Amino acid sequence: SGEEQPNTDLITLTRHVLSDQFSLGATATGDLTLLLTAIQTTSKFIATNVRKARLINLVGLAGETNVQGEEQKKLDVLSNDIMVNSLRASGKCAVLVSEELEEAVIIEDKYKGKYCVVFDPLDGSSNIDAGVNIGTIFGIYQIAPGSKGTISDVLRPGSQMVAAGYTMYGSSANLVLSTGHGVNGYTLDASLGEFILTHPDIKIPPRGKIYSFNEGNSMYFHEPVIKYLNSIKYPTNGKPYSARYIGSMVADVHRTLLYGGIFGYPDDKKSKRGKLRLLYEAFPMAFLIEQAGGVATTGTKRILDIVPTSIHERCPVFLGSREDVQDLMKFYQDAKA
Ligand code: P6P
Repeated sequence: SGEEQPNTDLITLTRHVLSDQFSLGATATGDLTLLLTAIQTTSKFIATNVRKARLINLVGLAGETNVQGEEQKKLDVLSNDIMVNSLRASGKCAVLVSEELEEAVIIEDKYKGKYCVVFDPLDGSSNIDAGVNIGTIFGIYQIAPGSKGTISDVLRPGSQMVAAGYTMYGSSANLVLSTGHGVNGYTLDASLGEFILTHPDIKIPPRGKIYSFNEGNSMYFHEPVIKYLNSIKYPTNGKPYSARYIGSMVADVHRTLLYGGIFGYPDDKKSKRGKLRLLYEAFPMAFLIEQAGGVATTGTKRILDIVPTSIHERCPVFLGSREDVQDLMKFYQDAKA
């Protein structure tokens, strides 16, 4: 029959991670694989509710405000709750940090495991009502040797993460993940409830033709950023870059990862430390971008080398194609000289 034969050798996320972990030899216990299964469950739950949001009136405010002082939308609350409950129930976590919770969650001994998960359960939430792609961002540390699982286990450089990823909720649910051996993309097959490998071994192009900044902040930008943007908008040779800005970090980073170019949320005269959060936005995205062959910097320092001092601190972010980000960094070096 002309019908397409179903694929009977499905590479699900779990199978793919298991094969990756087994290639590590006996060191892998399966704990990370089980933790990632819990994360997959939360992404499926959130995907379903984001999709239904319009129908069952989940959009709009939940009447509360979160630690960021932003009005909390019902989907935010739901997404945070499913993540905290699933991660606790997995028995693989010791510490949780959520964008929605002022304090870190220290898991009680009964359910305590050896991983710490830092996450933004629904980033870009200001775009929910407009139907713009939004996403979940997560980073995973193993607790430090000998530690019982305390806040100090998450106040560590992003370079010490063992895995990071995001799930983007759009026309389909795309989960992009690295466990330290490259980056892979998986697409949710809702009929199976499985994330299937669709983007093996993602590599970011060494240079792109797109820049992604909120130029509405231009009057606040510092000199190096202004000079860099002018260099790609009014190039002395070659064509200007194209501007693409969605205003949802997961969507802007996903496009940058696949197409190349540069995404930036600089510190400026209005946002002294930038806007994006270090632990559960900048670190996971920097981890992924570096694993895909790109660069992620504050302008002057590698993001993954930063040592956090508090769980909700912000940091400037420039990330993307190696050559584009290096061009940006030159303007900071010139400013220092
Ligand atoms: P601005 C969304 O609220 C968010 O946290 C990120 O997802 C996004 O990259 C950024 O803020 C957008 O900020 O100031 O450009 O609206």
